[in-house]
Amino acid sequence: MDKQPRILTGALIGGLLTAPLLALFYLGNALLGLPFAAFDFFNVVRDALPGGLLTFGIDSMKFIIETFNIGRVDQVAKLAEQLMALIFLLVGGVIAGGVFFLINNLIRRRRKQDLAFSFPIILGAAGGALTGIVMVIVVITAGTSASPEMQNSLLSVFWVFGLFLAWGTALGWIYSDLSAIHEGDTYINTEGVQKPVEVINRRQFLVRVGGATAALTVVGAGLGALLSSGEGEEAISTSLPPRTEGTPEPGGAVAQAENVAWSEANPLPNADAQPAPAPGTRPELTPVPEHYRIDISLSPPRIDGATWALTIGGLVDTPLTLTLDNLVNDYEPMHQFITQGCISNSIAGSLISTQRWTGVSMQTLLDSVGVKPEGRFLKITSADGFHEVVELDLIGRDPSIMLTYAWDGQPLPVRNGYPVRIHIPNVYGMKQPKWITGMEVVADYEEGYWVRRGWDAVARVQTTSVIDTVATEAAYQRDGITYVPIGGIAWAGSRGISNVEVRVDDGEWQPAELRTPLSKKTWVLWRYDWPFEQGGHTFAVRCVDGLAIPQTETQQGVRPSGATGIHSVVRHVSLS
Ligand SMILES: Nc1nc2c(c(=O)[nH]1)N[C@H]1C(S)=C(S)[C@@H](COP(=O)(O)O)O[C@H]1N2
Ligand SMILES: [Mo]
Repeated sequence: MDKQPRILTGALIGGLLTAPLLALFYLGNALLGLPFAAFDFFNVVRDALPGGLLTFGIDSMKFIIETFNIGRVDQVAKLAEQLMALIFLLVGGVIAGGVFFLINNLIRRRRKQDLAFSFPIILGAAGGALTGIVMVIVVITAGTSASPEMQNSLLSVFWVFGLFLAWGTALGWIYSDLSAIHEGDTYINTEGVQKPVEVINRRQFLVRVGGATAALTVVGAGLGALLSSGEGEEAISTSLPPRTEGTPEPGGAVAQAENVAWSEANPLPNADAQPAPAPGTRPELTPVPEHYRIDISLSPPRIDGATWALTIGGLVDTPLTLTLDNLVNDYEPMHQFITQGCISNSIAGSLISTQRWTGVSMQTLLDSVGVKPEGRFLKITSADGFHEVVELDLIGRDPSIMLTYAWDGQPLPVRNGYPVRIHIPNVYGMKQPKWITGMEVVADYEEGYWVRRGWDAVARVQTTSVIDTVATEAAYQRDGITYVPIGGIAWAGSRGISNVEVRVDDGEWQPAELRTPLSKKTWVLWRYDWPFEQGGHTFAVRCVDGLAIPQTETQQGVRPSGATGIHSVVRHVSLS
């Protein structure tokens, strides 16, 4: 018996084979919308993790991004998650390769003779097939990476199964190749002469395997990147049906039909409000592409709006099935300016945005289904496996709870929940599902996705205020005093803001001016014109909500109930 292939070599081969596997999955996803099994698998593993661990992971990521100022928290975090999913599978491949070589070596040693050349190949193929079956189940039951028409297609099944089968077979074949040739082996050539078998140098062999897998990886990933950058060839609809004649939309929906954002065709309702924001204050209405994005899916579920239909069922007399056309044309649309924030947003963080939301009141929709007496909650499920419950009593009390289909007069962006999401005032985003695919009236309370993972079951928004700018560039003089405008936002969900105060160093808290907000549900822009003093200063802000309750000044982290504490900034200010 010859020297056995080493386990480390197996690990290396496992890694080398997994790289092109990932690249091919990527290519299939970009080219045909086939499932990206690595992402779906990662999602499933992550959902199964204890909530604390998951939160720790997300928090560490957020901390690193914020501390080192790497970029927009939501975007960098999503990228990091995707990278983690790839690394996760790669590490899996490395381990599987090592274990596979170990198993074969053990069998070989026990039998005290070489294995038949085909044995490791069959074993590898079997392992690959088994993994393939598991992956097919994962993709079909929990996948979000495939396009809608590919999600449960036979092609997807063959693709996922086939790639893992090929992976296992290749691993087995390489093991056989590495272990089959012995120094001193001979063979009889066609002329009947005994010749030595060419000793394949293992290193040379590995280099060849490395070259082949690298080439396949580069070609696969490169092609995939090329194809995925060309947008819009998706066969699914991500638009809204036009509003039919005779259903005028209050607030000017014409814009929607003409593919023009509402805000491009209309002035904001508080356009003439005072005071003007201090220069450097964030935009009052967040541009849609800049709206923060937070969700559990590595690639947002792609739902075909043309075939999407939502049934409100469960404990109801007459289930109601809604298409997008129904929602847009059969009901009076509501428009609301809404600030939404993420419970994971740290003080002065970027996970908060304001948009103009359009949809249909959930009260109206529920009125027509006839909730049975035992029905107490509405369970909402999403295409990515996310879920939450809303108390029916709450919907009964608040007509502004809204099934939303448009932002700024346009269809919801895919990443923000197309085709529909729900708006529930005064609670953080974690209570408000996007990509809604199911609504069921149920009798019993159920913990939602993040509640089950240890976050606040109510998730009522904390009152918060933030300094956006100390605008030395906008300094001006009045009565011999130089003033520097300081500005920012304050937000307390739908409770509104009644007061904002600013403090400089150890001075008194000074009242800021409040600008009339876009609505009772949006952040309030505030401004304080500070009598300028050269030097280093600490600026702090605090506010009081619409119920006259001051914001909590105690510093508290985001978990489990959202961050609290005073925002302060240190600036060295001088006027040139
Ligand atoms: N289906 C689904 N809905 C979801 C989530 C999700 O992961 N899946 N995340 C929630 C959280 S935590 C937040 S903060 C908001 C973010 O909405 P946005 O990405 O449109 O800003 O969506 C909520 N709705
Ligand atoms: Mo969130």
